[in-house]
Amino acid sequence: MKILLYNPDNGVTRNFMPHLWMFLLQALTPPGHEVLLVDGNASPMDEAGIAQFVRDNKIGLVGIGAMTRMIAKAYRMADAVRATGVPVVMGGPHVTEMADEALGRDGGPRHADAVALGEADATWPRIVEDAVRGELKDIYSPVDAFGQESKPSLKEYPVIPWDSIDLKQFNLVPKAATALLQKIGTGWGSFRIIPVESGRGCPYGCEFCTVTGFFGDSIRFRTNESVVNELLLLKARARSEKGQMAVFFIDDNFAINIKRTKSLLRDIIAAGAQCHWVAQISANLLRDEELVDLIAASGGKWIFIGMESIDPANLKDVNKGFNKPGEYAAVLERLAQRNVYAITSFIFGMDNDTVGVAERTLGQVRTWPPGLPIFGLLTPLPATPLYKRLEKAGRLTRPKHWQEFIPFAMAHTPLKMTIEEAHAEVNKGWAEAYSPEALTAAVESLNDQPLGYRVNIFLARICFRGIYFPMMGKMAWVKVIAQNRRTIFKLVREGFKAGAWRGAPARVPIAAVPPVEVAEASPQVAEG
Ligand code: B12
Ligand code: SF4
Repeated sequence: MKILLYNPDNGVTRNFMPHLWMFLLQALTPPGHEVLLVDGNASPMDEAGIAQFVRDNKIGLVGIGAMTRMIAKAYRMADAVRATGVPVVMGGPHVTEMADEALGRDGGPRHADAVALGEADATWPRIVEDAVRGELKDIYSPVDAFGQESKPSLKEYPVIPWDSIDLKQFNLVPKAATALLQKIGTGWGSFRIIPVESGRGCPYGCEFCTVTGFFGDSIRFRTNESVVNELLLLKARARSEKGQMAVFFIDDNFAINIKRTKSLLRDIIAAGAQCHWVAQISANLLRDEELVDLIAASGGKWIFIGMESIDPANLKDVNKGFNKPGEYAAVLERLAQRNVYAITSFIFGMDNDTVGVAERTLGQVRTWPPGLPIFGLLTPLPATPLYKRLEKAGRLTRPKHWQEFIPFAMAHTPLKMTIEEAHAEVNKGWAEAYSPEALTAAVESLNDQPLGYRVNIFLARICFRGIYFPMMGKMAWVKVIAQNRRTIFKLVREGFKAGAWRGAPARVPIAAVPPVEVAEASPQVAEG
């Protein structure tokens, strides 16, 4: 049977990186089937397009996965596929919480023939076999022989054949430049950011987050060997293509068990599997100097930190009191000293937020080493404790906000400002943090560093907006480039100077780190 796995864009914003679930399910598909992958973020498709694709390729089963913000598009695409007579199975965080909606049991139309609840590593092969027999069930739950919910241990992780998968759609180098860059041998014929997981689960239960409910609070890790082998495979692929790749460790808190993370990073270094990588780690775990040394030595470049707010009252409200705003600056300095920078994520519209929250936050951000600030609005995702609290209090203004996705629009009323004021705060956050002046300041703050670091921060900032902001058309890009022309010219001019690209050591020497014994997982704290 031919199977299509499809991940929709939401029609408004785009991700820069392929979704891991598609590659994972492809690797877990029983032999004898052909699995095609289409990610709408990389290969935009509409309803007519997917129906045509399904017919042209004689697809027998379509699997669709989606976050809440993509679900409206996912349902429309599922409807188009089902209209061709091909069954659709849906999975992922949204339909796990809202299976009745997908199956049309809530009074609305049916969009999926079957729904896979939770982690589908074990259920996917069953789904494929049932589809072959034409006996799809409505719901597939990950349960053991006794009917108890069971979670994959990750000790037996499938090998994702990164060396042979067709990754054309995920090349971030613009098509027009690819051929030229390959020809002149720059080593930049392709650039991909690849998602890799080293573990799953987070015990922290922040009020707005779906992770604890979805993956549970039992933390599970892959073996170091399996992660290292995956990195080696990815490196070999990039080398063979004369291209570049970076890894996004998508674990919710990559350092949730510090001892184990250190051991993994040491093994990466020992195997020569270092590559540029990004990961999510909570600020409190980055107090550990040795961990930060190992992050830098193994290729860590960007750490995503869910700071959420600089107001401890807000953090307490959303059950994230383990974040200590007083230590944010020190944590970021510790990273920057090793030339590792942070993606700092903030949420506005929290219950203690008042008008001016953006300026107060930006005031702090300006005193920190340069990074990539992100601003979002508190969003009640289905089945989260936040959703339940707001629903109970009658504060939801758009209880089914996902049915009509609007980027940067609240679905409930904050307590100390209006919805419009909260929207204005988020707009201000983005506009000021990514203004030409802010970009220039970020680049200039690294004037004592080699050019590569400055180019890195500049490009990262320019590109980052694209994930969260409505898709920027060609004209919008031209405008952004024109606005930043001075900084661009300066970087280009410097690029021609001798030695400009030469690497420099980190600002502090990285300690020689002795090997550590790996104990069994001892969960500490998590990030999201
Ligand atoms: C990586 C990541 C991103 C990446 C992009 C996604 C990507 N390209 O991978 C980035 C950093 C850009 C990102 C951004 C955002 N993200 Co995000 N992200 C994640 C993260 C950390 C990992 C995703 C992942 O690969 N997981 C590992 C895989 C194996 O798990 P999985 O995807 O759930 O798949 C399993 C099952 O769900 C199931 N399954 C999934 N799909 C399908 C389909 C079929 C057919 C079947 C059978 C099964 C199936 O099988 C898989 C194997 O078991 C998750 C948290 C998490 N741990 O999952 C959040 C998460 C998905 N993100 C979330 C959110 C909210 C966002 C943002 C909206 C945040 C914001 N406020 O800006 C943005 C949206 C950006 C955009 N433009 O759309 C939420 C989504 C919740 C929800 N109900 O929708 C999550 C769950 C985190 C959270 N805090 O709650 N994210
Ligand atoms: S620490 Fe991060 S992943 Fe864990 S519950 Fe909180 S936001 Fe979610």
